[in-house]
Amino acid sequence: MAHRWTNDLTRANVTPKPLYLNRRQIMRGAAGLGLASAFGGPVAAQAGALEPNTFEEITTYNNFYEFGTGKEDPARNAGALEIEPWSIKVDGLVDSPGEYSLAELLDGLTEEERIYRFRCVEAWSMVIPWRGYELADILTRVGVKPEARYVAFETVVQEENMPGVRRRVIPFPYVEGLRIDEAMHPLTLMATGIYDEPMPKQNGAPIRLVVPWKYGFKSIKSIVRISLVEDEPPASWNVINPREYGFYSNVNPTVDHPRWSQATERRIGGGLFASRQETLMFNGYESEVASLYEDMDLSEYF
Ligand SMILES: Nc1nc2c(c(=O)[nH]1)N[C@H]1C(S)=C(S)[C@@H](COP(=O)(O)O)O[C@H]1N2
Ligand SMILES: [Mo]
Repeated sequence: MAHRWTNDLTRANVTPKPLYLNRRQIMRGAAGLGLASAFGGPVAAQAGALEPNTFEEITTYNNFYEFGTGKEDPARNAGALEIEPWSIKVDGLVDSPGEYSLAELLDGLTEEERIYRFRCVEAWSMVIPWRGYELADILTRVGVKPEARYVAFETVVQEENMPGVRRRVIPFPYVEGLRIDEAMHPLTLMATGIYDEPMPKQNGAPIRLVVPWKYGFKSIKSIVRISLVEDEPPASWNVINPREYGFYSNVNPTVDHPRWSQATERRIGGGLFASRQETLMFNGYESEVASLYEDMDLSEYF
C-alpha cells in the first residue's frame, strides 16, 4: 500500500552484530583504561538506541496499573487476564459499528514487525520489536465517517483478575485517545506480538496500541473498545493530573514534566550502552510526524 511507512529500525539494519561486538570490546578496553568518556558520546548512545531490548527486559519491567503500580507487578499478576475469547466493540462515527472478533478486524491485513523506540514519561526507554497492524488499516475496514475527529480507546476491566482495579489505584477503565490524523498515521500500530511471540499479557494481550512518538501512557493495553468521536476524548493520565500530563503527550526534550526533566532518558537493560542518553524530539520520529503539529505551540499542547 502506498501509505505504508518504511521502518528505519529493522532487525536487518540495526547495528550489525560484528560491529556492535567490536564496539563493545573497544568500550570495555577504554573503560579499563579510564577512557570511557572518549567513546561514550553520541556514537555509543546511538548504537545503544538501535539495539533491541531482550524479551526478558520487555516483559519484566512494565506499567499496567490494572495489575499493580510496581514495575514487576504486571509480570507477576497479569497471568490471570482472560484473553479468550476477545472482541472489540467499535462504535460512534463509523459506517460499520459492531462487536468484532480479532479475526474479523485483522484477517487479510498485513502484519508487520517494527522495531520502535519506546519512551515512558518517567524517563526510561526501551527499543522493542513489535508485531502488529496499522491502526489506519483497521479503521479503514470499519469505515470512518467524515465527522469523526478523534479516536477513543478503552481497556478491558476484569475486576476479579486485576488486583489494581480492586484497589482502585486509578480510575478504571483505562482510557486513551488520538486525533484522527495521529490515528491514521502509518507509524501508529495495533500491536499483537513481541519478537516472535503473541503479545505477553503484561504487555497488553491480545492487542494494544503503540504510538512511538508519544510517551508510553498513550499506548493503551488490552483494548476492548474503539470509538470514533467528534470531541477530544478523556485520556486517563490527563484526567488524573492535567497539569502534569497533556492530551498530546508527544515526546519532547524541550518541554519538561513539572517534576522532572524530559531531556534525557535511561535505557532499560544491563548492557554496556544502558547509560543515560539524550532524548530525541518526537522520540526520533520527527521527520515522520512533525508536520502533524506544524501550527501548534507544543508547550501549550503538551
Ligand atoms: N490499560 C493500561 N494501559 C497502559 C498502562 C496502564 O497502566 N494500563 N500503562 C501505560 C504506560 S505508563 C506505559 S509506559 C506503557 C508500558 O508498556 P509496556 O509495559 O509494554 O512497556 O503502557 C501504557 N498502557
Ligand atoms: Mo509510562
